[in-house]
Amino acid sequence: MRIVDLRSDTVTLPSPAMRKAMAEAELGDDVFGEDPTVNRLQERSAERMGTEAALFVPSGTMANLVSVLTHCRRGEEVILGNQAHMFRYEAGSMAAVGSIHPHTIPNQPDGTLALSDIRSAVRPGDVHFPRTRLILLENTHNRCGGAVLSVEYTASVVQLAREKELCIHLDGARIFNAAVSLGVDVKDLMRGIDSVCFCLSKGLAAPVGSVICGSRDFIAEARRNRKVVGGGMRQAGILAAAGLVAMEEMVDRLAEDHANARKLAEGLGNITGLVVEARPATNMVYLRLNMQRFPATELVGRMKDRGILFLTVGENRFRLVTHYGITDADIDYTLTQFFDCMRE
Ligand code: TLP
Repeated sequence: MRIVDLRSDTVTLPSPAMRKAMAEAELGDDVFGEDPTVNRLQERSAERMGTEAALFVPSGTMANLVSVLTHCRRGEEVILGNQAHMFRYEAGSMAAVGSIHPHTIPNQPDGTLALSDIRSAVRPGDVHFPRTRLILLENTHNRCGGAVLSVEYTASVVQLAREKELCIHLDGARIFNAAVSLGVDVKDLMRGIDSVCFCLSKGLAAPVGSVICGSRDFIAEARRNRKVVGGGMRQAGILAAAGLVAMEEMVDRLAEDHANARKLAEGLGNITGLVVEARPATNMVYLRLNMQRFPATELVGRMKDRGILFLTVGENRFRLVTHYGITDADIDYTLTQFFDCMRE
């Protein structure tokens, strides 16, 4: 059966160029800082983000945890959105591992945090309260529809953080999708941000890995924290090699994924019984079922029987993600299968 896997851009497989680069990668022991390919990836990442230094880690989850551990001490507090990936999907890592307190405020539907909400969440200096240390933003915002935070919005949070003497960490798992969607240099989304992590293993299609970028001192301390959580990887250049190809060859093509997502959203929106949440800005389509013939809980299973895979992400809420390997023809096929399923 033909399978169209729209569960996530994490399912992407490495390109032939990545496999070749992996096979030929020059390697060393990265815990000694001696893997030339990892070092090259870190240099390229820092350059690309406009930071002094960078650190290769195995996953986005570890990248966020190591970054928060580096910014905060026990009992300190992070202000973040109630829809943030780090709050919802990272097993409570900041509390579980770091004894760091997550202070959630509502995410607006466009993925932003209202400046007034951030302002009132910052704690006054009083022994009763945890110390606020960090603001966490997410760009693109996964649960808010793959929404893009603009350069202007980011700058306004940076300004507020400076005023309140706080740091900002950006979960930029899909920051390149944001830059491509806005048509800006990724550095523009980083101005004044203290640390960012981005993923090589999502839309950029590398098999494994994320990168944390920040100041030289921050990255030196993050390297210690990566060790604490067991993220030192030895001959990791074999993975970094794919990451270098990902950064070189896979960024511009994200526009194709965005076009496919728009086409998918438009097509689904024309099928009676389906409601698309918003026109996608990047590679995610969020969907609800609005009909009585079968319960929403059956949609994923019924479509799986037709070879179309996607995820349930809430009560009657579904996510479909376009990515490398999904073609225009796959979108047509998906739409036909949805159309038939809804008439069954
Ligand atoms: N997100 C995954 C799932 O965990 C939901 C997905 O399929 O989208 N930040 C953001 C914004 C993410 O979307 C993800 C992964 C991560 C961090 C964590 O990255 P990994 O999976 O590499 O630990």
